[in-house]
Amino acid sequence: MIDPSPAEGTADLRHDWTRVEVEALFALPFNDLIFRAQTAHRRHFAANAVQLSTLLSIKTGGCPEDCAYCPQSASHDSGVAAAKLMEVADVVAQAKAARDAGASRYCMGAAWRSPKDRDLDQVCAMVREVKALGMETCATLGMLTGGQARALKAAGLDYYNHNLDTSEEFYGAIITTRTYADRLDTLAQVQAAGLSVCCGGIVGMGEERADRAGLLLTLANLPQHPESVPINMLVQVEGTKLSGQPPLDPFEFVRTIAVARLLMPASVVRLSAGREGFSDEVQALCFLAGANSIFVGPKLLTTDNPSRDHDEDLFERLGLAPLVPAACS
Ligand code: SAM
Ligand code: DTB
Ligand code: SF4
Repeated sequence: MIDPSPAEGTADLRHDWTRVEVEALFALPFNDLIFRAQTAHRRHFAANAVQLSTLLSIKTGGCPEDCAYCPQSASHDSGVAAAKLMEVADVVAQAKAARDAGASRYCMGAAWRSPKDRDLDQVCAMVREVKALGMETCATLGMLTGGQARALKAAGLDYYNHNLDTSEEFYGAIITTRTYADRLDTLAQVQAAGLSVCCGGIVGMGEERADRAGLLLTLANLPQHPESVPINMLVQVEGTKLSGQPPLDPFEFVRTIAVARLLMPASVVRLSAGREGFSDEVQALCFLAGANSIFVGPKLLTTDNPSRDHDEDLFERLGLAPLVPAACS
């Protein structure tokens, strides 16, 4: 494990990006784009440190939302069985195992439109106990009110994940049961409660490059950049509306990582879902483009992720080391 170098400051953080500028970054020759992204990366982060999080689906399936990509939506026949919210002790046991396998952050996900207050109490208990293990905590539970965000913060939650998923223009082709404005509102509540924001999106859903640019433009022009920006490659699950989508060129995925790094240079950019479908070489390009966080452990929420052994071997081959957050060192 190596220590992260201190961030260099905020002099190069901008919130006034234009669409033309963002599209021009996407259009750069690949080598130029990656060189610029890697240079920005080194201004803010240790070059070879990658943050490791582990996910757990604490409440699986049966979700009332109609997100076209998601195997947990009740509108899809994906074979994911609906389950009840997990018991606190079971979550804590799994978090401990993840910590012992090297993860510094534990991310608890629920297939809800938004949490009910009784369920939130149980999630707060999970957060308190996972935090007591010495891990950073993250949750993704759907839309939150200000009061719910404050309750999670008081329980010890560090990060809240809530994705914009895509551009505002393409959003309606993917989800009809809640709006882009709903998502922005939850992000504002989360930020106001003092939680760190984890917000990104999914590519490979049939969107245009302009939509990938639009997503990153919206994120970069928020009043504060999300502390964590997950870029997911669509994991195609049979039975979902987006299954059978023509796959996105992996170089375009790498470009998306690089542009995220350039627009939000001090944010951690996560090479998120989709690693199971990428070669080691594509993953190495993602790290070169400025990705410095991944999910580890054999499962994401319901789909597969590379094994710990495979990731340890990849880190060894690339000379990468897990980043130690200040709270855990
Ligand atoms: N239900 C909550 C919500 O949507 O806000 C939290 C859990 S939800 C599964 C978390 C995120 O996982 C989604 O916002 C989406 O970006 C991502 N996701 C879901 N299914 C995916 C898939 N098949 N491929 C890639 N990312 C996916
Ligand atoms: C995020 O942006 N990606 C993660 C996490 N945040 C919650 C989820 C990926 C889910 C992939 C599909 C599945 O495993 O169900
Ligand atoms: Fe439900 Fe979240 Fe899946 Fe959408 S992404 S269907 S809200 S679990």
